[in-house]
Amino acid sequence: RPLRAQSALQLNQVGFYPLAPKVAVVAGAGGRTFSLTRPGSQAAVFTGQLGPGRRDTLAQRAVQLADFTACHDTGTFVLTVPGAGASAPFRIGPRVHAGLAQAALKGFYYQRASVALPPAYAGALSRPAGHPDRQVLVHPSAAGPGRPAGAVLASPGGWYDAGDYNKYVVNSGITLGTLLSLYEDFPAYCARLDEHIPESTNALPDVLDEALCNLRWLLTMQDPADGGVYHKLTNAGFDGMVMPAACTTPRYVVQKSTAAALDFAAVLAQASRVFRGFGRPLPGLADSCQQAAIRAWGWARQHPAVYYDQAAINQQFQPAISTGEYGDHDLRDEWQWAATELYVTTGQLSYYQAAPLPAATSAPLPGWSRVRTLALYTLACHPKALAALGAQSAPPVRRQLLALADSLLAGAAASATGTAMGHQAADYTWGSNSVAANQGIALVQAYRLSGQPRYLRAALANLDYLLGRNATGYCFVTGAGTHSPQHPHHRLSEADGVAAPVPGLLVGGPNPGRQDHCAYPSALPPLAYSDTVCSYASNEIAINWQAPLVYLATALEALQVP
Ligand code: G3I
Ligand code: 9MR
Repeated sequence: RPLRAQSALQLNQVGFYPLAPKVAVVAGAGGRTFSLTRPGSQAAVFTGQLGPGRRDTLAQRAVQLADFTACHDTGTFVLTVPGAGASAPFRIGPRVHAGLAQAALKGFYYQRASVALPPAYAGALSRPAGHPDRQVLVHPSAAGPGRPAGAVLASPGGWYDAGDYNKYVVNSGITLGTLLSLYEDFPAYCARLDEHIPESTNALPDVLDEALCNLRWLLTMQDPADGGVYHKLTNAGFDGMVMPAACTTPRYVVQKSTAAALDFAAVLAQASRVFRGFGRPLPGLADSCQQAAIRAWGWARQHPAVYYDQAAINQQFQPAISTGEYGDHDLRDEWQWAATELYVTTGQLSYYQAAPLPAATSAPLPGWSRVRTLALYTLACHPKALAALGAQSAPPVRRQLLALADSLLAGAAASATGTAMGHQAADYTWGSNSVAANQGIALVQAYRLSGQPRYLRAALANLDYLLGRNATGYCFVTGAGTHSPQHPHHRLSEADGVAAPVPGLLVGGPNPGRQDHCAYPSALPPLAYSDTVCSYASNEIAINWQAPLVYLATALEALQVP
């Protein structure tokens, strides 16, 4: 199997907006000119000079940039650089990422657990239901007064987390927070999205229908006896590379954790205020979400330091659990996120005061274990709630978010490829593509706060990165662009008998950690990507990587980059 197809020209393979920046990276140095032609024609419709040679230190190569921003024509084009070859055809046009945004949202539908996907919505990817999760066992680590070990509960639905078939509360937290923020930030555009799902005809925007699918599952993860939230619903070990309907091993809820309770509280508080606006079609839902959030918060206050430590659990209980851990032992940010969401939804200051946001200079980039900045996004979207905190205690939301975005702009300016993503080696972690997408969201937020187009341009450059303007030359979304992953570590894609992977899914991306010990074409951070089923450390897909892709692509479409 080919690990990587080398191309000297790296650009967004989906396309460009007519009036927005258009940049391709040309590997190598010494070229002088480039041209754009129409497919099948030799006649140049645009010509330009390549930029100066630059050193791409992390990829250990020289590059030049081909900037064709000034080409405002629409249609299909080919980029040609004498000595470096020609690109695959790409588009310039308005709404050029609309299909990608829609496909990325649809990616969540294909991850749905416990339900059949009928041909009307899934086409060739139609499949019978699996993992009904109606008889989930209470793992001994989760035994409590009302539910002893071995007790049975129903916890159906939701999304599979990733390439595996388990369902994790912590990772559902940031995922839902990101999708709900997309709706809160761009309600009008979201109302027009059509994901083509069974719920598309109802009164709710599809992105909220999709989120609701996982929220309803999340509600079942709360123990009604005490308000605590199980950390995850899982097999003891990972399922094989088989379809859901072939999976029959027992499923468990495991130990309740403080992280799960706080992420649950944050996202259900946010959901409550979002669904409050749709009261009539969803009677009682907003109240249920709010009560669940408050109860989870109360449990966390009584159990502030119950960390999920799988090794410790396995020393005490049977069966041993070997699936994803999502362990986090620093919950200051989870407290702050939950406190802020509960405050904004209820208006009660006491929540915010229980875990106020720090006056740090810069906001950290979000990730599944780093959620403080999600609270800042919420306050940025709710200026009245922010103002009501009073000059004394309101956190400097604008200053902190602009500081984050400015550091990304500085990184982009200093990087050889002109993208914020990859300006530092630390960007290349497990799930690095979600770093690129989350940087893009941070830049969109800065644009919303400041109106400065430079932030929007940098956000678009990170979408370019994900869609092909990167050292591997891959468009990292399955089924998109002209050179995309064919072998993701994704049980559904591997086992479904369809040659192509499930479309619209963002793979993890370059990860020099290479914890899977698979064959990689390179150990260099930007090139440590392996398009093989083996590679769960660089080529899996995951809901917390997918959500920021959906946000970024949808936000850029909504804002129609000038
Ligand atoms: O935070 C440290 C950082 O300080 C250090 O510099 C760096 C050096 O390698 O490591 C960082 O920690 C890494 C962490 O991800 C950062 O998020 C760990 O090494 C790395 O092992 C860890 O990977 C996590 C992986 O599970 C293994 O636990 C990923 O974040 C997480 O997204 C991934 O999630 C899995 C689920 O467990 C199971 N389902 C699939 C899902 C996606 O692969
Ligand atoms: O398939 C699993 C993937 O979803 C996880 O992200 C990854 C890390 O926890 O683990 C994968 O499972 C592997 C297991 O950890 C080790 N044996 C090989 C499994 C992959 O087939």
